[in-house]
Amino acid sequence: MSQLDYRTAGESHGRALTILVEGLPAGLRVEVERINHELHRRQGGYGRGGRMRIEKDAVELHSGVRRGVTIGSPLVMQIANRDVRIDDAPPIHRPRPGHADLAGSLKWLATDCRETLERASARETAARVAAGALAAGLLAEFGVRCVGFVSSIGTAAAHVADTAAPDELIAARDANEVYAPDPAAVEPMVAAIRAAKQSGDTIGGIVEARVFNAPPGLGSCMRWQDKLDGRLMQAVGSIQAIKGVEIGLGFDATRRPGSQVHDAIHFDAVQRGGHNLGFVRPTNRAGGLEGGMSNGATVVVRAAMKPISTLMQGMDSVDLQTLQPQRSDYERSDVCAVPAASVVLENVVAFEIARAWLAKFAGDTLGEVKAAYEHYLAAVRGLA
Ligand code: EPS
Repeated sequence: MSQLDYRTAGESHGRALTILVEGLPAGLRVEVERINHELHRRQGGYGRGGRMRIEKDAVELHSGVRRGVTIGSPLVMQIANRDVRIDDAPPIHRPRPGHADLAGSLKWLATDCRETLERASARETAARVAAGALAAGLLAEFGVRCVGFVSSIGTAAAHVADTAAPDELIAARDANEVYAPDPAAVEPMVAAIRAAKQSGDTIGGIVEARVFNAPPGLGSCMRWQDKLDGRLMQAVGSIQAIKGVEIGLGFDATRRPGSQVHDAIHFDAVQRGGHNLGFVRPTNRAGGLEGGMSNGATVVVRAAMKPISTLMQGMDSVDLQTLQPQRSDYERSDVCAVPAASVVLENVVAFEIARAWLAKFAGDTLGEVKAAYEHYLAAVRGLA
């Protein structure tokens, strides 16, 4: 039995994005609508560019399921590209500062940045969303939900209560085109994106994901590779354009004394039957993770997305064929993909939680995974 893992393949203007997922238990119903819904959300958001009007992302299942249910075999999904022109697309000789163009061209000994950018493009995040949405289907079997949203765009910030329930967050987030669960933040965020567009510029922001109902004990402090905070940081930090990842208070923890950083431990017998097994924390500054393990509180992950590096106004660059100064290349691009990044974050985080879930509650079939989960909860309740 393999560990839950996935790989992606595909270029931005190649035929398709392909996702290979291994390690799912047999017996899980694959909800294609759930996956396509997330792909649709990823394509949206105020500030997206022309490509999203061309594509209509949806998955085709090629293997791993029988009659809509997993059978334990490697599962392959594909998202067809409509804008297929990798062989004919013009060369790009003037690297965009901030993109993979220059480093990749030097690394692969090319003067045409397209050799690099076709794979470096954030189009690859569609594949990660598909894998994560599939994994979210596993988590849903246990009542675990991951919700991603936009926390800020430029200096326009959403104010979101720490105690907001998942349905509340989703309803508020889905009610606007910047995916921010705060109606008062929408107008300033839209205005910030519009201002960036008018000046031929781009704008970044902060996205947040919260994972509800995860039990304590996902991840492990025994091997650095298994620490859940570390896994989350790697997965999130590898999303295109992400330059910072925080868990809970994150960097703000350094500005407070310990007593204002850590979360006191209380026991509430009434909640003993719940996923937190009765151990409640009046605050959640740790973002649900202590010692590389979930602690029963909501897992909170935030990521900083830099402004997209394809600027209409260009930036100083160098022509790789002549080594003469030139403005960087511009093709069509997004002005702001922060709303899309919140969808990518949600699903990338869901995949890592599912990976940790199956590491702790392993089983060849969904029934065995459920039995392992129930057995663990009962064992903890039997401790005292
Ligand atoms: C993207 C597809 C790309 C860009 C964007 C994200 O399409 P194209 O390059 O054909 O316009 O819109 O890519 C980038 C921001 C980037 O830096 O590469 C997508 O599907 O999300």
